[in-house]
Amino acid sequence: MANEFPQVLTIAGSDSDGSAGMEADLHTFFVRHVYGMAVVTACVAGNSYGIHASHPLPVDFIDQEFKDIADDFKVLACKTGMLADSELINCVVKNYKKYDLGPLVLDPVIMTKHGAMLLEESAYATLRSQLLPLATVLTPNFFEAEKLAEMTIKNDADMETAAHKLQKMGAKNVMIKGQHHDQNQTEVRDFALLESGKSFWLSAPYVNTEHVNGTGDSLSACITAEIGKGNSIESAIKTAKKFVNAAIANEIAVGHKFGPINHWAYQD
Ligand code: PXL
Repeated sequence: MANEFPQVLTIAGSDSDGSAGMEADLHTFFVRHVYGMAVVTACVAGNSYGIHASHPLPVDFIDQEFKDIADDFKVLACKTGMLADSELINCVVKNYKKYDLGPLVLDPVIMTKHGAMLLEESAYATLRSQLLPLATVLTPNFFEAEKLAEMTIKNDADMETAAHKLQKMGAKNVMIKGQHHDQNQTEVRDFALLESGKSFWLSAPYVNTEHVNGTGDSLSACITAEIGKGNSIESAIKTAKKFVNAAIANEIAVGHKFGPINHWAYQD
């Protein structure tokens, strides 16, 4: 009887305004009908105007969070979000190797949309060499893909090259999220490269809104939820794109500035 309902895990920072990080992941898990758990890595104080303070949690406490979850639950898939620094990345790598936590969706959270740094620059190399090779799915945005692949991305061909580079570095499947900073653009295009070598572009209409906090977190959380339910990586990626697009297109009035997305919007 115990442990039959699909259970998934986020390993992420908490964002006090509920729009991003662990809170966005748990909203996503809930509406995608999986039971969500959280290993909290850091706490961020912020609201829709921005982030105002941030603290990583002690690694021995994080070890205990992992142990308590592994001792009792059957985690079918997990994801990472904010990992703050090298010590924390190494702690997550150690625990992921120690316990059976299912496929790993790695969202390499480096910086918020509004410029706050969530990963120390000195930790990029640790992320690249220690965590990236464990990733079942890697979901960088445009900026993170440039940083991790150590190249500039100017066009579609560069995006495809970056995805292949990241796959060579060890990530089995890669989804690079396209840019959405130009108010005149009509679509947002993401590129996915699967373990089989199959690749495809995903397109969704560009929505001009300030309510896009937690978009990347929710996308990777939705992929995690779909994998946890036993769906293929390809269908998980496609569902997540539709889920996030509906969540952006159907704004909810929460906060005065950069608000959350609408996790209730997508119906399938
Ligand atoms: O959306 C990126 C993100 C991830 N994790 C935490 C955050 C944010 C953005 O604010 O606060 C904890």
